[in-house]
Amino acid sequence: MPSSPSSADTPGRVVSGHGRRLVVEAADASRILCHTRGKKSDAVVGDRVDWQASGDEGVIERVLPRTNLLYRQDDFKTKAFAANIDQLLVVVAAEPVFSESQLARALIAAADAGVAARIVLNKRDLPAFAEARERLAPYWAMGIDVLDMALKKEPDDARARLAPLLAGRSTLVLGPSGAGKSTLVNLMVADAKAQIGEISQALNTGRHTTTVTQWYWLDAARTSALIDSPGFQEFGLRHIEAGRLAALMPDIGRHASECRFYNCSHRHEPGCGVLAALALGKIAESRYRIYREIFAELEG
Ligand SMILES: Nc1nc2c(ncn2[C@@H]2O[C@H](COP(=O)(O)OP(=O)(O)OP(=O)(O)O)[C@@H](O)[C@H]2O)c(=O)[nH]1
Ligand SMILES: [Mg+2]
Ligand SMILES: [Zn+2]
Repeated sequence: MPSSPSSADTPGRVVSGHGRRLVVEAADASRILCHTRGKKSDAVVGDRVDWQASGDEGVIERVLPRTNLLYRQDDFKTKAFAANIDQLLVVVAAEPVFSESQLARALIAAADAGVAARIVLNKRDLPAFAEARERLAPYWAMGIDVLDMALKKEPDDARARLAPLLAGRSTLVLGPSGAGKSTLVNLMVADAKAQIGEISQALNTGRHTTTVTQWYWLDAARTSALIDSPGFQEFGLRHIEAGRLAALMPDIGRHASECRFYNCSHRHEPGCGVLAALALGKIAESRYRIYREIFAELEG
């Protein structure tokens, strides 16, 4: 079998694209536009793949086993964010006002996938910041790391605090549109524009807002990566069983051991430890409201 140095002998990694057009980074760091075989594509950014050169382009033969896959799912559609990630950074900002429900959903999906998560609260320079910080009180209270920053206005502070958290890991950056995800990536990745390259630019529409998930290396040795993603508005969790939801919300799940019934749904049962904790103010009302909202969706 003939082989070229940048081809299939060593697996590549999907670094951007969507649908059936994906950019694969070969072992020698060259990037090539690849197609998937068949009608349905199941390779996503972060995937390690076997691939073959085919003319100027490539064909993905096989997706190698994943360590994890972060995705959202509504009634009709499954949408993968990325595979093989070490941690999640959810970026929200003082402005635009963020949906706490969407934030909670991202954290639940991460817990379900076994991925550690942190929150970045951006735009500390804006007057609305204090109120946004207050809305995040339940999250830092449950032990989630919340990083207050101004990615644009105080870049040196942000860079110094983020760098050690990102070293040696692949980090998916997720959050609503306009929160500052791409600002964060551009701050940490010196040659971000170069890494996007012509192939990815051709996949993109050229708008300011991010439309394609994109894997960036932070270092020349390619040990640390940041994955920028388009802002999300909805975050369906249909892939999660209603009965598992409380366990994926630590502030709620920690009271479930006090429930009288082992299969308590924490909504109306007598002797419910969660309802008791809620009545005592040990669970934030917004968090319990989100629990019920998602439970109702998963049950239906
Ligand atoms: N005031 C203020 N604005 C900021 C800060 N950081 C980022 N911005 C601005 O917020 C806007 C959105 O930033 P982006 O980084 O493009 O946001 P994004 O999350 O990538 O948005 P999408 O790609 O649409 O999902 C830009 O106009 C930034 O200049 C900050 O610290 N303070
Ligand atoms: Mg962006
Ligand atoms: Zn209960």
